[in-house]
Amino acid sequence: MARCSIFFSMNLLMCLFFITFSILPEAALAHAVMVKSMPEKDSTISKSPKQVDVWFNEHVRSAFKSLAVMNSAGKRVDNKDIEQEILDPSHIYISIPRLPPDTYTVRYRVISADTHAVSGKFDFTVAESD
Ligand SMILES: [Cu+2]
Repeated sequence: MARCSIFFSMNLLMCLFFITFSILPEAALAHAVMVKSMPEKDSTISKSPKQVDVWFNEHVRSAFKSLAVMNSAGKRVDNKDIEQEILDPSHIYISIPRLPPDTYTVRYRVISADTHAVSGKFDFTVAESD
């Protein structure tokens, strides 16, 4: 009798396992994606910002995150002080010194909640101020 019920619950568990995975929406298994940044992607701004912010559509892991700002010559210009907002772990940011006019590239790499690494880049331009 006892053996029978163990067998039964194992089967039930396997069944629930398969049902759960077959009906889970795709979105629940997707990686984090960048949804917003400051400065905005491909924007031209007239004043050097104090920091660069990147937001994702979901919380990202605090381990192994990286964010870097490069000038057009490929030299890293940020202050290497990446932070993650405590109350909103989908937001990471890094401070930058006052930047001269140039086109800058922001590169990011984070680990999604689903453990996959996500990386990307975008540009922004600091225009000549007159
Ligand atoms: Cu993923």
